[in-house]
Amino acid sequence: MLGKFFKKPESPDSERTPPGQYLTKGFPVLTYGNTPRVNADTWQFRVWGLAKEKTFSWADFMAMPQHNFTADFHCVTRWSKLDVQWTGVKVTDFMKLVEVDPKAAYIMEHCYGGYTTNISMDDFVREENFFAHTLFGEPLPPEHGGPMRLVVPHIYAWKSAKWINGLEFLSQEELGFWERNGYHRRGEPWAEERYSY
Ligand SMILES: Nc1nc2c(c(=O)[nH]1)N[C@H]1C(S)=C(S)[C@@H](COP(=O)(O)O)O[C@H]1N2
Ligand SMILES: [Mo]
Repeated sequence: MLGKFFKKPESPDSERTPPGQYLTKGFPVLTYGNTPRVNADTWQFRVWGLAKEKTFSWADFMAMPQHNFTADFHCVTRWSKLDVQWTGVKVTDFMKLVEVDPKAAYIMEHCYGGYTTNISMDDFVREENFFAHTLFGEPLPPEHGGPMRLVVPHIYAWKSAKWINGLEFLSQEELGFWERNGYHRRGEPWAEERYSY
């Protein structure tokens, strides 16, 4: 695995690289199954469950405040990429438009293609989390989740759902695709919360 593409982090990057991770300069694609092809003009995003049901269009997202983000990206399969540059919408801005039931404590992220992943409200509603439609100044490529993905920098990247199209608000924690298949329910990289066994 080490060699041309992956290297052991050297200072000062080592302080920013969680234990057991290796740095990559490229940006590997990690997808279970096929890459869904979704156009921005037909893309829709729905919230339901313990939130007032509502569907957002691409135009709705473009009308929200847009920000640039620089964030590190950590995959549980041990590669990390530092300083990824994105553009998109803060989760905290989006959530101002959602009427959430106070009993909602967990979320299931849903995607085109059927992928799911669970996250707690506390891990989701954070200033540094965002929906991304642009990667290094270019429209987010389909293989990286375009037209829109979630990015949750403080958790392993399997929670950063590609082709995201909905949030289901829940009172109890339910497990998403990888979490049902042995990944940790939370996945905090600095604590190496990789697997549940
Ligand atoms: N819909 C969907 N989202 C997904 C995945 C997936 O297979 N399907 N893979 C996850 C995993 S394991 C990782 S590491 C990141 C990889 O993102 P990238 O392919 O842009 O590097 O996306 C996450 N989001
Ligand atoms: Mo991953």
